[in-house]
Amino acid sequence: MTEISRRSFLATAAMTAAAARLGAQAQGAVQATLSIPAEATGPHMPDDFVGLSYEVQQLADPTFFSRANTGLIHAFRELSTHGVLRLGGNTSEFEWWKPTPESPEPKHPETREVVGEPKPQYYAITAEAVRNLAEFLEATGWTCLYGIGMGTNTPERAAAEAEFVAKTLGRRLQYFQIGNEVDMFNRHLRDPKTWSAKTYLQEWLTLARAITVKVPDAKFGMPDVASAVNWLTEIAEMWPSVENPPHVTTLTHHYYFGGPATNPAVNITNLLKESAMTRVQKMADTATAAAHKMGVRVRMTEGNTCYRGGKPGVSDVFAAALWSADYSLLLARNNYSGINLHGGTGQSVANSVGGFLPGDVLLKDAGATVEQIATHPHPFYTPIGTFGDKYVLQPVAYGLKFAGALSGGTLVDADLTATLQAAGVDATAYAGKLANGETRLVVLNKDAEKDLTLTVDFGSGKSGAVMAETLKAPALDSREAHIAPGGKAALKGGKHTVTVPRGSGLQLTLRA
Ligand code: BDP
Repeated sequence: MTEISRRSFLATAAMTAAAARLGAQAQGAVQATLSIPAEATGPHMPDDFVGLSYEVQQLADPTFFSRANTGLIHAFRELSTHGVLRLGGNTSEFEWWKPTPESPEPKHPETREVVGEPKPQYYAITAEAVRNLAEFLEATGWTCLYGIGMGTNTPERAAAEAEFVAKTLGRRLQYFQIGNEVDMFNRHLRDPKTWSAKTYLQEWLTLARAITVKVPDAKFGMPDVASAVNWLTEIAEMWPSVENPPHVTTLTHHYYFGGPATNPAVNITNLLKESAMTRVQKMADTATAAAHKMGVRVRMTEGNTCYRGGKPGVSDVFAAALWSADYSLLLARNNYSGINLHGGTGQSVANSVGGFLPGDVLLKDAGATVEQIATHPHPFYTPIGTFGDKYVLQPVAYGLKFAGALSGGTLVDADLTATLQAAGVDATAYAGKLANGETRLVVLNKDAEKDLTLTVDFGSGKSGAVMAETLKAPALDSREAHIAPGGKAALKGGKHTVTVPRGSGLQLTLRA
């Protein structure tokens, strides 16, 4: 090909591609109008809504959460300057408190080994680890939900640990959690014939009361169930008959979209489907009703795209960013006090699920080399990936950060998502009034095919500048995500029209 014919060939090819794209866009474009109510009368989204969840076992290495781990501190602050670190996970059942270097390891009870559950590998939590954690929290500006084991712990050790933690973390401690996914204890830690919300509550009260003796102002979040949100209902019903109840501030539960990695139903299409959030909404309905009854709030203390460590190509790609933004804001709209997306190091999460990550097996079976496998974050769903001594925010973290843009605001009550779905696009929207008076709208176009041409009606009397920010990546399965400025325009007649391309997010802020 001569230079000229090559150029004209390229030009024609580019035009054809553009025309094809335009054609597809025209075909798949949906028009919708969203009216933003003048008053925000919905739930308040706390300033510290954004959070992360790590295995308690992460504390076995006292240098991990420490002032010296500047890369991790930087990554936390990039995500949020005042988030909430929750320590829990399956490994929390096998920790033992070691107050001094001389403290002997206690005798541990017998437990059953079950495939997919953590092996009973015991490890010590030392005073040094807790002191370093306090400095880490101070450096990040984050607070902590501290998980104390229930599965193999004793009231004495729980109380001694809590006393040291409360004294050392000070204002950085929000509350204690005792036990992780207690609704699954029937599998390996308790007698399935007798284990129930009722027997759990009795045990929990013994531990919480022992802690309250040593830490009189101790606060608690509970029951931290994996999926049995009906336990929240049962606890709320039993609560009025509890004499001298410990100070519970929050009801907590978990939610993973699906799993494990080998499950073919865990894929991008299903993750982004409208119906994927229906189950979250159902759980939220049950959880918030129970919390209302108890006069407390709900927190999603652990969750992510795919349990048992995530799935490569789903958990670690841009689709997970759109999912996590949507998941977070749906919970905010349901008056949750916050969310903690689970992650950490590959080893700690592998230990939490029986020693290996099914996602690795999947990659190996598909012929991936060791080097190729190492390019993925481990665990695959982790919001902050560890690569050697580098900590890198993953797509799922960008979604959480994007959702966090409404933190500190009061949400509008209107169901904006319903308007978009009625228009025929798989998109969701959330809006709120920020503390500084600005109005902010977040739109997530999860549709793989349809662009959204959106007219936002802020109200005819409104004027000012509309600032845009986008959440995007080359494709839904790209292993990257970007939050970038998307321009500024003067609001005319109270309305602003903009396109939200398929597979992207948009944030609009009206500055008066
Ligand atoms: C939850 C556990 C956590 C695991 C996670 C997973 O609390 O320890 O790491 O699921 O399966 O059930 O990935």
